[in-house]
Amino acid sequence: MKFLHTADIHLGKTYRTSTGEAERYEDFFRMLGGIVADAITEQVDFILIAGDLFHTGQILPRTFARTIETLQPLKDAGIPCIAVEGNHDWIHRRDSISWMEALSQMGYIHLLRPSRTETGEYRFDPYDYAQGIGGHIEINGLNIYGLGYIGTQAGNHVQRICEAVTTTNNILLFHVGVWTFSPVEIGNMKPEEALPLADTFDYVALGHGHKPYIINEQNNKPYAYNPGSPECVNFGEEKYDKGYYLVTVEDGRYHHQFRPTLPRPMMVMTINLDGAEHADEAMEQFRTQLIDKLAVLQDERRPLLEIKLTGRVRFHPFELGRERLRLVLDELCAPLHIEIKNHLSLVTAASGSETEKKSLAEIEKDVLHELIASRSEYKGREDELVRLALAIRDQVLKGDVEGEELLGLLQET
Ligand SMILES: [Mn+2]
Repeated sequence: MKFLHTADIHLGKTYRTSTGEAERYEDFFRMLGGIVADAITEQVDFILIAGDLFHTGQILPRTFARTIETLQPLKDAGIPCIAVEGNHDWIHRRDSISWMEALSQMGYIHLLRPSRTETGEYRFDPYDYAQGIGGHIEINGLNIYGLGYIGTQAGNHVQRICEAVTTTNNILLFHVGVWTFSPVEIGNMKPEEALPLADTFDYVALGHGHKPYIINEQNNKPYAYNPGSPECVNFGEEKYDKGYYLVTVEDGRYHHQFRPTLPRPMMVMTINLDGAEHADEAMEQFRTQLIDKLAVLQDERRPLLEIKLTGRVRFHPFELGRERLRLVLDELCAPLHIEIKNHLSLVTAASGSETEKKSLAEIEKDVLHELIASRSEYKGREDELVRLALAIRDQVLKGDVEGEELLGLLQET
């Protein structure tokens, strides 16, 4: 038996504000298409997708159409694709349409979702091929159970989950992180909470955190595997290994192999312009440092860049506008998408002694702080609310979050 385990594909993600929008949109389909091709070449018995096939619950019709096209070769080859819903496929879903259910009813995936009894116990009903839904599917003697994202209390559910399983040779698909292996802060359980899963399941196929990790039992035998996202979804992920697991099962023993994928190049860099007297000089420094940092790029594809400008300069930081920087960037590496964080501060010569003016980021914070503090009901929470306001601003600028997700951020506080 052989299977492929992937997760967090995030189809439908793009940067709405970027000119490279269409190309970036294709990245995620190309990545899934490559994985599908590998699965066929390797003649796996099935594929597992441990959540977040889609970037949002409400996808565009063309995203659905492209997903079907991408999964078609798998369906034609008769390789079952077993999936669960992640937080991105699931949260804030308020109307009756679920794209994951639709895919399942059309036979492109087999969506697993448990049901709950009135007293809160889990029930994994056998997969119903006609309805396209169930909690448990059997393939050549392996019993695959599916749990999507069940929220932040996942750790408290482990015992009830295990109690609902009466078979042997079990695999569990579970969209949850395990702290501190997982790089995300929400939706994790503790290692000691997860550990009892090892008694019931031989292979726990995780998803959620976009960084790969494997968790061992006390005897150092691995039991839970998180492949991470095969593409770089957000800035920060350029540091992680990217790939999926190809797993063979022999006499009940699992052998995993991490198969690297090739995500679009993503770079986060800090460029220090300290001491620049005027904008032209700063631009020269910018160019020189950029050339240096771009030298490590080995991929032909247009990169995704996040650039932070730091240092104390003697001209107004506004002079290094986005358009001006963009010209140099386009000439040197034609990035598909850039995010620029201007943290430059202005030094002026006032009455003989030098005073450093606050950076734009600091001024912004001060203004927000003042505005928030002027409402008495917010007193004592100013710092927290300033951080929230800035986080929401950043998300909006990135342009890939739904309004409802932003509302969710507000409701959490
Ligand atoms: Mn994800």
